[in-house]
Amino acid sequence: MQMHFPEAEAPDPASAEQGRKLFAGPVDFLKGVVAMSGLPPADRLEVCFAGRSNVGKSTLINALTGRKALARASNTPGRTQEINYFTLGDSRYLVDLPGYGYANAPLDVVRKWQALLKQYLSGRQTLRRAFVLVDARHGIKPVDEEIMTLLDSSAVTFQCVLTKTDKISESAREKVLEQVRGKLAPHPAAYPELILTSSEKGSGIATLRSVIATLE
Ligand SMILES: Nc1nc2c(ncn2[C@@H]2O[C@H](COP(=O)(O)OP(=O)(O)OP(=O)(O)O)[C@@H](O)[C@H]2O)c(=O)[nH]1
Ligand SMILES: [Mg+2]
Repeated sequence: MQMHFPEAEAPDPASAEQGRKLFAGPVDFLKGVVAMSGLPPADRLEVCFAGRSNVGKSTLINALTGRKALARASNTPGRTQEINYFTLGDSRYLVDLPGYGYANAPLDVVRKWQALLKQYLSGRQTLRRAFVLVDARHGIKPVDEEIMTLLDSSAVTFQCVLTKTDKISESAREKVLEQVRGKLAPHPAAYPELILTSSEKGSGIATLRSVIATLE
């Protein structure tokens, strides 16, 4: 039987090299955006990192780019409050999104972020793939499913990336994979491979680099 949502295979040498090269080149912070009108021109392919607050979006961008403090990461949930654009060479944008599902920020602030996040995820022409990050300790939560449903309806392909895999045991990993596969199954926009990462240990980083580098 074919396994649904298998772990992405390690990239072939040529794709791995393409990913390595792209991410070893220039990466720069472009701007923080607080309204759709502030988005940079939609003149190149972009990928974004979405996920619950504190899941490790900013840390993953830092791991991918090998720059420790490019994206501001923090132990305090709700750290990233704008849509942060980074240029990856001159062919791609990397987009760090504010986390969702963060209950402790003032309600009006949360509403503002959520509205912007939803507008962005459903209305950006050049958004080629959304990486939906899921904490390997927690699996997919109802707020993640809400975002996935939004991505389904706007026909934006999303790929699930498990984060913090260094924090779980082998058996916990099997369990969370089963949960994740079950939750992804009903989503037509879900890309059929998972990427398991640890920004701490560096696992899955080369795979994700090559996925981003080989998108067309
Ligand atoms: N052990 C471990 N910790 C991680 C990993 N990735 C992120 N963290 C930690 O998780 C915390 C949150 O990371 P961030 O990258 O700030 O999370 P975020 O998703 O950008 O959070 P918001 O901007 O608030 O939405 C930090 O303390 C990171 O050091 C990982 O792969 N392994
Ligand atoms: Mg962040």
